[in-house]
Amino acid sequence: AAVTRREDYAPPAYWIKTVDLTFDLDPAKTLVFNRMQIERNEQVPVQALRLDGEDLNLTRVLVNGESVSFRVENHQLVLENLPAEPFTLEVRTTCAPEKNTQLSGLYTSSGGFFTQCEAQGFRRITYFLDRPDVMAVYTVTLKADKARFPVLLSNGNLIEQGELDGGHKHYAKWSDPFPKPSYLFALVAAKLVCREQKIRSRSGRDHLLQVYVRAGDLDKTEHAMRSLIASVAWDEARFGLSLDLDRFMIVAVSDFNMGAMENKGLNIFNTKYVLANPATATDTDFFGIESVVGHEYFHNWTGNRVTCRDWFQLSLKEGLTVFRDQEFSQDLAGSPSARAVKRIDDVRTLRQHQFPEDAGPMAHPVRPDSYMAIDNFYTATVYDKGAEVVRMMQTLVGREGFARGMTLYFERHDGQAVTCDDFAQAIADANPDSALARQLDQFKRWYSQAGTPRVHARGYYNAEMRTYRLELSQSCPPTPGQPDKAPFVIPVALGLVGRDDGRALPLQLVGENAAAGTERVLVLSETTQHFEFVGLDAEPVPSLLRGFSAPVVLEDTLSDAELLILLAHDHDPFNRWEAGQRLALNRLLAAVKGDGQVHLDAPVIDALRAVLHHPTLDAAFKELLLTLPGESYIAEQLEEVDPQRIHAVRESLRLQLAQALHADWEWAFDHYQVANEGYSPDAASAGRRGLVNLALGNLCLAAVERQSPLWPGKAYQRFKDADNMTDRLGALSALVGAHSELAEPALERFHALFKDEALVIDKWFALQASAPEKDGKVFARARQLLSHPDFSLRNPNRARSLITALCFSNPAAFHRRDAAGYVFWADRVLELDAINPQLAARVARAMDRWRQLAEPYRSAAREAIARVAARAELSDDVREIVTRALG
Ligand code: DPP
Ligand code: ZN
Repeated sequence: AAVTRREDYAPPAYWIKTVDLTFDLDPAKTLVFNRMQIERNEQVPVQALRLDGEDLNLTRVLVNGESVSFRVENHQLVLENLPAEPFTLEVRTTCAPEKNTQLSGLYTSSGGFFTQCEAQGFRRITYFLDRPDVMAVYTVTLKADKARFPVLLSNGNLIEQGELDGGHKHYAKWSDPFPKPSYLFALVAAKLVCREQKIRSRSGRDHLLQVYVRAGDLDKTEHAMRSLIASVAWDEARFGLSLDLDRFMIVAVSDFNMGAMENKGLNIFNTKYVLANPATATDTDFFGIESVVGHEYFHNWTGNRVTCRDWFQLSLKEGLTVFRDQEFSQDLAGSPSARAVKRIDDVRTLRQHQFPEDAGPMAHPVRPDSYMAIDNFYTATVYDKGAEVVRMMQTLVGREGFARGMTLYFERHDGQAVTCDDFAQAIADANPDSALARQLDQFKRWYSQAGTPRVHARGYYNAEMRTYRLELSQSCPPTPGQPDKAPFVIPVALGLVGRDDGRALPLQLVGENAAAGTERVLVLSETTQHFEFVGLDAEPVPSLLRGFSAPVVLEDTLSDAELLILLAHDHDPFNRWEAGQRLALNRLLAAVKGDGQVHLDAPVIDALRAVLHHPTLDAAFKELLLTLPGESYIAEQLEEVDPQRIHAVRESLRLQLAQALHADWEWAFDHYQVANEGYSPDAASAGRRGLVNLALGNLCLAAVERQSPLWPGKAYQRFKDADNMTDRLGALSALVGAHSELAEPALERFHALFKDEALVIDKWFALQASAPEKDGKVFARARQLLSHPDFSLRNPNRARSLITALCFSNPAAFHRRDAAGYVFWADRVLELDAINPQLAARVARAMDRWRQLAEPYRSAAREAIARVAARAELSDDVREIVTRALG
């Protein structure tokens, strides 16, 4: 397969100015009539026009109404000797939506038609210059059977509709005034109902908001609509960006590869990120909907109004839009501690997915340099690390400075397809006196260099001089194709904490006249730098990288005693949480590297107890603090990984935590119950439910260990009586996670209750496949579930619910001495590749970190990857992943 390189970018030889598409929709054979106004790009030497197309039947090609000669080669329609003047090109093709199991292009789902065009799905609908820098104005006519497809939607405004064939069929004509790249095209033809709401924006303009779902799901659309309304208001308030359309539609579809898609005016969403009511969705689901609805809505400016020049610039829109949705959720959460909870969640996601990616065979810069399949680069690095890069810019120029930079970015680039460089330049130019502007070229190494930098910190206190000298240095490990790294620009937010009283100490650097508050941002841009603080009566405890001010690994020399001080006193909630995690991690790592015996000592127990009973900390924060680091995060700290050993040690610590705080968990279980006055998904109640569920999990674990039926019995009762999914699933997880005998009947009952709710059945599969492994039972169960009548590889959510849960979220069930997990993995990758290569390639990445494994896992893993790689008819998507893994 061919590799595409960033350095080979060349502007298109032709521009497509307008597109007039007519679809005669039939699941077996849809006719697509595509009439384009095309002109030469005068900046480029005359050459053939090469239009991309894939899995299409070509029936006709006309230039200015006349037949012409053409050829089709390498998935391209090639036309030579075209007129020098602008011309009309008409292309007729057919495709078979019901056979499209890849879910890219035009496909059917539950009897309706849907599209997904990012990144390269439009070429599966018609021949086109399928690249984001070709922006055209679209008019779209949809014709379909009226009874089967009563709703006909496309981007923009509905300009005409009516009946055809004496009323059997009907049509709708849509026009989108904004020039857009083909990846933002969408159509929907299906039997749907909608919730709608009229709103008036700040600027006084009226808009119609609509959320389309299947008839039975209307009662699950309220939260999505609320989230959409909040998104519109937030973007106006925070960035002055208004909705530019009369009509904004969201459509839910149950077969979807991604979370959602920001097509202009017609967002198409995975049902998972639209549908929620208290009975079927958890608090986590409600938050997920809020952030994804926000994310796609914010793309309307960051992605659609200003788009990417080429796919290497993907983070231009994704990193920025993730940053925006994170900020949106933080602003909605409100209080400083609720904001911190969101920040901690985001950092956990980054560490769990992006750090391993940066350390493995798929490591790539935020702006990648090459790809075989672009779909493989919708990654944690492009999205989440990309968001961190934008966040660092905001840290360096301040919140207001960043908003100014955004304004300049839109002034300069509205309506254009641009690059990551253009974005960084706008932020810097709007803030000429900032550290960002002074070191812009160096800062942009965050876009070009892969790998997670390490920041080493050491402090030296001089009692005589009353000074504290902080030495910061940086390094970055090699990544594929990048053996040596130059220094990054790293903002290090910090405070100094009083060792005895936990006070926030004033921060005055040598040479300054006065202290600049108790928190400030140092900029580390050289390999090693020193910062000397003055006026300190005693040795402080440094609180570094507050709020996780840069996506790095911090290596400092803090002792357990110092971590306990930060845990008790740090004013920065992120570092307070981090101190707790590190105390646990220190114990886990010592045991994994040592004799396997982990011991929860009294000082840590007391500190954790104090957190649980703390009078002012949020419940959600307590829950995060009292949750042990996950097994894959522990694995990332080790040179060589034995997943079974990590699991055994962590399970042992989990049990000790349950037992040592037993009375405290009982107290928390009662104390944090949410008053019974109807469910609300707000952050405060969700936090309480989360902590109660954590308490219940601990109480069941301790009870099963000492063979007491009390708490499992209570959990079962709670499971039966719950009036919302968070409580119900929490109780069920407590039973499953403790291996209680009541887990089995509860699982059966759960399935019976929700057999018609696909998203809930996904949870049922995922819960079983991600349960803590014990004697191989969880793996055996997961393998059995493959033949459950409700299981299917064709529905991505369902496939992920079982396979991702097992292969990514359950290391101890997956990595087995008998290699059965790897056989399971290889079989699924190969089966899925024949159906849906994008999804197959995602699953393939479960083996990214195989080189880190201890024997016998390592050899067995390599063998399984080699078996997949040996398959001749592999997709480019999977080929790229396994080739890199073995490379
Ligand atoms: N739909 C995906 C997202 O919004 C790709 N653009 O991130
Ligand atoms: Zn996005």
